Amino acid sequence: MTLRDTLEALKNEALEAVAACGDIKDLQALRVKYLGKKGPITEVLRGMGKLPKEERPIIGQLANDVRAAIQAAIEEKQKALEEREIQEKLASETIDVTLPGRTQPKGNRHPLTAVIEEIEDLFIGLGFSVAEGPEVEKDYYNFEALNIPKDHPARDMQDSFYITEDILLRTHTSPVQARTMEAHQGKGPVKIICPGKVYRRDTDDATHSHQFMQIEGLYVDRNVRLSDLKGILTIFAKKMFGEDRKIRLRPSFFPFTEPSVEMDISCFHCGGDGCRVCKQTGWIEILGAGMVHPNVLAMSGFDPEVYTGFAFGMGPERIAMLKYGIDDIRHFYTNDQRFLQQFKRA
Ligand code: FA5
Repeated sequence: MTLRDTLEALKNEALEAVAACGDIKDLQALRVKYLGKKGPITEVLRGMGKLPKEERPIIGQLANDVRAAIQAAIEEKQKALEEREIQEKLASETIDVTLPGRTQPKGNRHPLTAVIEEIEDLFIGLGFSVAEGPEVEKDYYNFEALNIPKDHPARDMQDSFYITEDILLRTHTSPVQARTMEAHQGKGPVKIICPGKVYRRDTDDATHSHQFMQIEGLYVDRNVRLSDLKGILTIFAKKMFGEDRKIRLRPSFFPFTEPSVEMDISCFHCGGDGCRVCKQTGWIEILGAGMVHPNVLAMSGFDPEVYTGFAFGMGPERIAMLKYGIDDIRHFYTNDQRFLQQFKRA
């Protein structure tokens, strides 16, 4: 076969292969095979030295033409394949704008959070500010600064989780009273509420949890009286449980308040006649409160001859349970969507 025939055959073979090629990678391989440095055309050109002088430019020209033809075919094919790839991608990624969208599930505030925020808003509106204290607390603030010295029987009222002999998980939010008064360095007024987690070695049941929330209130100033406490608590009861609510204060005992009271509200379910919710008494117990004990004022640096104050502490879980008719405190902690979804705002 002459070199001319070889080149012609090569050209036909390459053009056929390019025409049949359906893939960009394969095309790249064909480019290397026919036009690469080790390819047949380069081979032909290398062998030209053996040709008679007058044939060299003719064969050279022919080889260049063959190379150009193959190159052009490859480029054309490349364009066609790229175009096909784009079209395929477009077809596969087409968005059907008529499909209905997927709705994103929307969260809602936890009912306990909602009740706590409602109570916070109410007291902020009455001039209280929100204070915080640590959940891991010193025995001193949790008990001693609240007039509950070591070995005092009142410690049994709140079975505690101790971490060391002097450090425990706070059993109520009352230590924030002592901390806040101390930070005020004996100067009033102090007007705070403190929502927070507390811990007790209580056995979990429908109305008790080993971890629960409390909201503490404290108002210390000159001339603060029990009637001020009653006024504030009446506003609170009406706002949370309806304008018709009455309150009553029953004598009680807390080591850190004197006198101490427990506040009941008239039953919002039966209006006071007696029913299942109020256990036929017409009243529902809501919180503990009292006038801050002189010892507590003095221990936190306030002169009990100059300052008086009231304090109260409530359990928002119990309040939320009453408000929404929830029969088990554990519903607040188990994150059952069937429960939580019922508190979606309209
Ligand atoms: C106290 O903890 C006092 N520190 C409250 C107080 C503050 C009185 C300031 C006077 C002045 P008590 O132990 O009663 O009091 O708890 C207060 C509220 O916490 C209760 O009324 C109840 O609603 C809630 N509570 C108590 N134990 C539990 C429990 N195991 N699970 C859920 N809620 C509880």
